[in-house]
Amino acid sequence: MSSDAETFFNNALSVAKQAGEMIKSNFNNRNKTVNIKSCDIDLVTETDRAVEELVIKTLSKQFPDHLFIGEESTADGKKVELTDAPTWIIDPIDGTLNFVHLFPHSCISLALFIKKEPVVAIIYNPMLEQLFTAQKNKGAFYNNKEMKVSGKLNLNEALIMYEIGTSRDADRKKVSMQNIDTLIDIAHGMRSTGSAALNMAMVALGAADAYFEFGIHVWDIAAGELLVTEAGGVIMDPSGGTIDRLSRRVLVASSKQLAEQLSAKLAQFHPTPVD
Ligand code: LIP
Repeated sequence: MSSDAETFFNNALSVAKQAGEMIKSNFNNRNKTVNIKSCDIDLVTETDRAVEELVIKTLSKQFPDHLFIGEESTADGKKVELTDAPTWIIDPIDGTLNFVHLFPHSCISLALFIKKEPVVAIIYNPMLEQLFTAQKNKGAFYNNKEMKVSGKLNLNEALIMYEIGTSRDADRKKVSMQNIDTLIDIAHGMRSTGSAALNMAMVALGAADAYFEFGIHVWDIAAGELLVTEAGGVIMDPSGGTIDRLSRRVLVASSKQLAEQLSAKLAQFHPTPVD
């Protein structure tokens, strides 16, 4: 592995662990300062902001020519642009609503993209000491032990991760309920952690077999994508085409066959890219 890639990974791991300490030390505070973003269930805390500031400050010092896309430094409604330049994509706390409720399924999600492809990925839930890492062409790991997707091929044997999301959009709700109604009769089971990143980590771990969502942002899925593909899984648009990381739509699965079976059953929803 090139020294550059090793340096990127080691620096990312170090700052992700510092971020984890910050998240964990604020987790049990029932009086967190919470602000509302696009609606009453789309939240940001002072810890979200502090973690993102720590990550950007630390990595921009080490890599001054790198770019950053962070959830909390991207103004609501501002269009995100991913270029070929080395770009760190950060969700400082994925599962913020969980964090506010002291529901211990929240994580930092950190990825490095070069030429629009993921090369380093870290998802870390410090409350449960769950560290998921991946490097391009170097495999995916859970607490330093290599992990692989389940390889499940059929919907009737699959545990499907899904999310209700953090918007009150009536059209999106209608499609979500339609998909739950469809899948509840044909999948082996359905689960929701409240975190896109942790849902994708479960697929990479082989603990779930697929995940889809309409309405996520690039920072929710950037690290999870590399975990899943390095663990042997696939990523695609929920309609079956190539993933567009800025489309706010995602489907990952343990196999192409399962991904295609799931896609064929889904009612589709197309969020506006900047809403
Ligand atoms: C959350 C995602 C989750 C999605 C929510 C929200 P946040 O990220 O991880 O999958 O359903 O709408 O976007 O806001 O907690 O960073």
